[in-house]
Amino acid sequence: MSFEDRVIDPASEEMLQIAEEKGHESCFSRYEDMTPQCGFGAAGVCCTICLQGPCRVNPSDNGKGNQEAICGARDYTIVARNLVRTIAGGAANHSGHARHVAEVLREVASGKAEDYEIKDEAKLKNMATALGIEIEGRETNEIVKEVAEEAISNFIGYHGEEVSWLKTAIPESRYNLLNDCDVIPQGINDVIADSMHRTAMGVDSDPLNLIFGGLETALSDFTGCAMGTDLSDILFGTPELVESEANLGVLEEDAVNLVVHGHDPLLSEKVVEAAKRLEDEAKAAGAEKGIKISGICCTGNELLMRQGVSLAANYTSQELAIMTGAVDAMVVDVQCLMPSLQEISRCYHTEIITTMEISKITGAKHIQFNDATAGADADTIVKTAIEAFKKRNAEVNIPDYKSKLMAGFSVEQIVAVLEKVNADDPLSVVTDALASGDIRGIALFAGCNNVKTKQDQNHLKIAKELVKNDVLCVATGCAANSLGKHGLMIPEAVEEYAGEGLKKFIGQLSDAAGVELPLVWHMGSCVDNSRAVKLATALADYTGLDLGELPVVATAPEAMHEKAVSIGSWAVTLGLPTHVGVVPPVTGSTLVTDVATNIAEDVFGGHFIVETDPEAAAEKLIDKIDQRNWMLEMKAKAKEKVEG
Ligand code: NFS
Ligand code: SF4
Repeated sequence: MSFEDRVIDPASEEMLQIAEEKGHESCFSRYEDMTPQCGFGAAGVCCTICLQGPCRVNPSDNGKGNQEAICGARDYTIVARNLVRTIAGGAANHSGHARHVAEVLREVASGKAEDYEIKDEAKLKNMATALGIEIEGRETNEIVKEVAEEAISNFIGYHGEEVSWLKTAIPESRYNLLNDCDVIPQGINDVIADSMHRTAMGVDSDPLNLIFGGLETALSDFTGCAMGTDLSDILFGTPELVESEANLGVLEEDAVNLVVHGHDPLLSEKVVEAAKRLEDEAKAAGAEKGIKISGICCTGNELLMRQGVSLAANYTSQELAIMTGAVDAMVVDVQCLMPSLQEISRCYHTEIITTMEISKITGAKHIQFNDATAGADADTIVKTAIEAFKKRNAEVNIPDYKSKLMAGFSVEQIVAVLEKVNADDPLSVVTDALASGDIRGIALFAGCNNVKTKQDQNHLKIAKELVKNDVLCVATGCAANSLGKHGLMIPEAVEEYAGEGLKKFIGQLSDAAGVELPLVWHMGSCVDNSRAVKLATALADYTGLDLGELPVVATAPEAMHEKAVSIGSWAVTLGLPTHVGVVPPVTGSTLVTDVATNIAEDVFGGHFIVETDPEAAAEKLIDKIDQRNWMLEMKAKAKEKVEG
């Protein structure tokens, strides 16, 4: 297979050429070695939950294959159980991230994490108020303590109490619907543990009961996402508009290149500070341009949003960054790290540094990162990078491709821009544009890259089609990285790709704000998908509509991780039509597939749209938006008639 068949990004293409010349493996070549992949696994009908397995059922083989597993489980039970476990995996990841931030916040309050401080007091107070915590006449530290404790209490369901964070992020109407469906989580950790329990051999075999359990787990994932975003904003500041760059070309030959990769801002924020402190040391080591920090995956997005750090790569190009020979150290925390990084780094001088107890890579250097000694640990990491720089030997091949981008679209920032147009009634700027048709709807681009799709292609094709049709696009995670590196997050892209209405809308905001806004709005990392929900919730509250009625859709064009499945599941549960561009392992059960793609809509308003063809996917998303607009119009007409 040629490089053009795997990637559309010329920087990745160039690096794959080098990989081939040098005989390096990559996820792309390993994927080819892995095909054809197992059809049972792909359909979700393989079970390894107990030691009698693996069991494989084959419902589609005209009734000739095994219909029942050894214990008697049928396709629907096996598929639903596997799905619930996947969602639980995602929820454990997102909420683990949130719990770490919550714990540090508590340590800040008790003076045990001296290297951290509260950067956004206004957000602290807003969140406290939303959680029902008294702020009047209280010291900041007392509020910090109570917010942190409230956050931590969300992990364990005391006396049947529901998680409080969820309520702060969604409209009341949606909360009530979820409550009626009995899917409000009581304790994030409890729900994840229950998922493991109910999916064990011989527990829950009712597919519908399993699916509702999965949705509750997905909502615990959402709770973790929202908490992760809010608490990170409190500790590190709420993002504001910021300019930066993306793609492998951000690496600098004459600098110590320290790449941060993973998800946890608690580490990477400190690394950025340490790099500033140790700039002279890097120069003394011969790095003319000092230290260049760049990011991969969501840690990159977190730092981009708050510090303007540039993005070196998204998920499937992480290995390629090392092959440039320019990366002196890659410091990783948790999630989306390919174990292959260490193997490739052995051909170069690159140090792979792991930092978290639960996330080590065989052969990599481990520098344990502790909240109490965060600053000093970050110094050690940066010094290790400087030492590695001194050992640079192989030739450096940095592809000469990068794109400018603008990021920083927190809900707070978006509202601040809207206030420039209408100070008294900022949200009306969006609802008016929706009502006039200037913008047809809003689409959230989320999720990863996946070797099963040509890298970045689905993201790009769908986004271009949607903006041409006046859909306002916001993006997070590797999807955002992808759209950023292909030039969709610059103001010039508005003129080039947007439909007339969207052009008018963004132009109006740019004029009022006195800053040229980009075409697609970068909202942050994957936990920051909660920002998109909060934006939709603000619009829902303002209009008195529910999330399930708004012309808002979501798409994960190249989903890969368990987290993406979890996010997709809560997006559906919150009422969003949600496209996935990779076929998830549910097709082995017509029942589960039908619930996900069809019946879910009757209950929650949202449903999955599985479509691997990007043009067709864009069309389906636009149809969905149009359908919702039509229903809103009908509702308004009916109301008019009744009220005379
Ligand atoms: Ni989201 Fe982010 Fe990327 Fe996918 Fe991984 S980095 S948390 S999971 S691959 S978007
Ligand atoms: Fe097979 Fe049932 Fe055991 Fe799964 S739980 S491996 S289906 S016997």
